[in-house]
Amino acid sequence: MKLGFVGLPNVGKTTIFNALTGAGAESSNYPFSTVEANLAAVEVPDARLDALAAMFNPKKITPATANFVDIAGLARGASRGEGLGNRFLAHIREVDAILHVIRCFDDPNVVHVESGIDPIRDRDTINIELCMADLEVVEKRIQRVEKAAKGDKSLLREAELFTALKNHLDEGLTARSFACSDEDQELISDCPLLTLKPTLYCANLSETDFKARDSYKPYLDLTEAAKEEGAAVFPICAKLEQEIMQMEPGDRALFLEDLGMTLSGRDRLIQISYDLMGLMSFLTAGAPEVRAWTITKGMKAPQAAGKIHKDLQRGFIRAEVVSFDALMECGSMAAAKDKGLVRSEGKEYVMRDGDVVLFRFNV
Ligand SMILES: Nc1nc2c(ncn2[C@@H]2O[C@H](COP(=O)(O)OP(=O)(O)O)[C@@H](O)[C@H]2O)c(=O)[nH]1
Ligand SMILES: [Mg+2]
Repeated sequence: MKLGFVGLPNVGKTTIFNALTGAGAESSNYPFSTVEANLAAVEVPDARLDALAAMFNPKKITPATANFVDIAGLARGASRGEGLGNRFLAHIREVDAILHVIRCFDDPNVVHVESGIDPIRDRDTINIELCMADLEVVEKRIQRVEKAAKGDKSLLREAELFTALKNHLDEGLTARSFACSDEDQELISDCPLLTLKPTLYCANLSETDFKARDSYKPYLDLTEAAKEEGAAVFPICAKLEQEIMQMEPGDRALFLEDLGMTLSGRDRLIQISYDLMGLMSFLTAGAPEVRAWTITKGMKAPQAAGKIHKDLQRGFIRAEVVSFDALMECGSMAAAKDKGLVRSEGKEYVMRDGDVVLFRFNV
């Protein structure tokens, strides 16, 4: 899972990236200070791993990992190659989801490239650049389909669909907000469009406004505007997260409690990103290793086995599955088996979050 921070310069992308990953990338009050993308892997928090470790005493505990990428500031004109534009767009193409950071903090000492706090304008500025990049892709597709349609009239409808999408993008509207049938949606999804990627707007607020965000107008306006395009807003205070990540775990819990939260920004962000991308985890547990694996919701047992090793998918026989909760209630794998709670599932089994699995396979 690769999550990319995208946004205008000086909105706090690198500060949030550092606070969340502890990576120590350079952050400064200087637009375009980040030229190359910064990359960091973080462990996906999962309390179930500790519980399983207590039961299996494994040699190794391996959490799932999420990769964060801090992509350099995108400015007006990026799609025309300005401000190192196209290189940034190339980085965005590689991510699974976009974390679009929007400046909601006011600070006269930090240059605002667009002058003044206006989250909706800033969101649109970035989205328009992404839409323009998508337009190029869609225009090429239209040309290709129209040419092919000369020999195959059944492709005319596809050309019409992409022309309608082009008009939508032309208005600065994202591809994900383009209304069409499921069938058309499938055609569009195999087009590599930036504005089709799952996107979360991260509102970077001052400490005061973060605490009182329910009455902070720029934040409320952004939430309202995001709702209209079916997107979510994630409130975060970069400065606070910086402090939180530097605390001892015990102090951290108390501090979060004071803020009325149970999870740090990093943990909340990972959780929301999982939901956004329709991801979930299954678990494997034994004496050598207890481990969490990330898969997409709806994935069947053989494909899930393939995440561990292609041989497990190829030679898949069956999966022995017990839910994490049932296993914990029983206290041991042997007890769960005795109670008939370890099920034998075949090729059509749809994996569930928290399944503890042993795959049987032919070599
Ligand atoms: N007051 C305030 N300053 C911030 C906040 N987040 C970032 N900054 C400052 O804004 C400047 C640019 O931040 P940076 O993370 O490098 O922005 P980027 O260009 O989006 O990566 C730095 O001087 C940061 O210290 C915040 O929440 N509040
Ligand atoms: Mg930066």
